[in-house]
Amino acid sequence: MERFGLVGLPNAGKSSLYNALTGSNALAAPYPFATKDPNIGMAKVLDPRLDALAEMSKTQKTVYATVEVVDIGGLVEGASKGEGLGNKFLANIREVDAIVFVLRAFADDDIPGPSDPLEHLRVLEIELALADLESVETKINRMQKAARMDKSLEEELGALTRAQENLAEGRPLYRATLSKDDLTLLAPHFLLTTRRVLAVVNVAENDLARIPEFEELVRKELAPPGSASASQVEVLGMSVQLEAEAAQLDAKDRKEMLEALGLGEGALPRMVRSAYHLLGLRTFFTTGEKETRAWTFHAGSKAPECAGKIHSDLQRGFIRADVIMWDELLRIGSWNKAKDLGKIRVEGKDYEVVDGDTLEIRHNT
Ligand SMILES: Nc1nc2c(ncn2[C@@H]2O[C@H](COP(=O)(O)OP(=O)(O)O)[C@@H](O)[C@H]2O)c(=O)[nH]1
Ligand SMILES: [Mg+2]
Repeated sequence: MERFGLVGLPNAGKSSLYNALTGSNALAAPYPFATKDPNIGMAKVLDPRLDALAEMSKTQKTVYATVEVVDIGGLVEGASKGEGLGNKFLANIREVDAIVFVLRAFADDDIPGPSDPLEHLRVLEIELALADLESVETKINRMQKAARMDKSLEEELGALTRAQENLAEGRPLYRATLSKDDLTLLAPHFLLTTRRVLAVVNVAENDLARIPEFEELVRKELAPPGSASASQVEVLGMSVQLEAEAAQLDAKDRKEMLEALGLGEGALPRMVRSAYHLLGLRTFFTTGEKETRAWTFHAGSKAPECAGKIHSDLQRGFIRADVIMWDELLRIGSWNKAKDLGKIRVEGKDYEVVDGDTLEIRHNT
């Protein structure tokens, strides 16, 4: 299961966003360290394609893909030096696949803290870079002696040293131009800033029109086109407050509220999809009268591996996959009709499944 960690300064809106994503009721309150221990919950990956297939199949049960979301409290300026809850948040960040920065852009006199998202970003990046710098320096010190005896460690030491140079300037590694080889050598070290980052800019509820402006502001700073971070980072603006209120409603009222505000399907589905995309995750579907379901797989996976997501027996006894792209199936209207029309492809064990494929696995078990 993939895990996203919400990281930000106090009162940026992390716990509110967590509640909106997971349908939980974690304490969201305007005082620091309201969140001491991390809240962990599951978020549904809402997907209109899945809804459409479920409707087509008149399915009894619709199962969405899920991701784990962690609301990580305790990051303040100086945290890497022991301020606030100190380094406690670091251990929690190490366990996530993608970091979600929550950057506050709303002003509210009753809620302490800066409302400049770039100020939030600056503090977060420095604290994470300093934390990585400390781990890298410890590792370099330990490795230097060993590398004198064992030349095979030299490359790794080189990668750590190049990481150190960047971090010492306060530059997170997702912004650094490190080679692919360096990144591979750094991977086992579980650094914080080698992870993918999604920045959520939390805009005031009466400032929705300025969302694109705020996104642009943060993108220009964090991931300008052509920079190293451009492919590692995404930026998304939303009013966390409104999204959280909408999330409390049932599907029909939610749709009405979001549409009345001109927010379309809302920002949460887009947020989860962006994080999916950053992590190289893709979705395939299975559909029938009993169940219509979205399954998560890594880009580049072959059909048997995807079959294994459904059940290990299907991978072991894999014979072939019957495949059709979700929208073509929807246009035709049913699996049987698609079959009669010869639109279902038969694919073997070397087939690379693509996002949106609808599958039926043939197997002998
Ligand atoms: N006005 C306004 N208040 C917000 C918004 N988002 C969160 N808040 C409030 O800010 C306070 C802190 O939010 P919380 O989610 O606990 O932030 P955290 O410290 O990052 O977990 C709470 O009182 C929220 O209700 C927003 O978009 N607008
Ligand atoms: Mg909180």
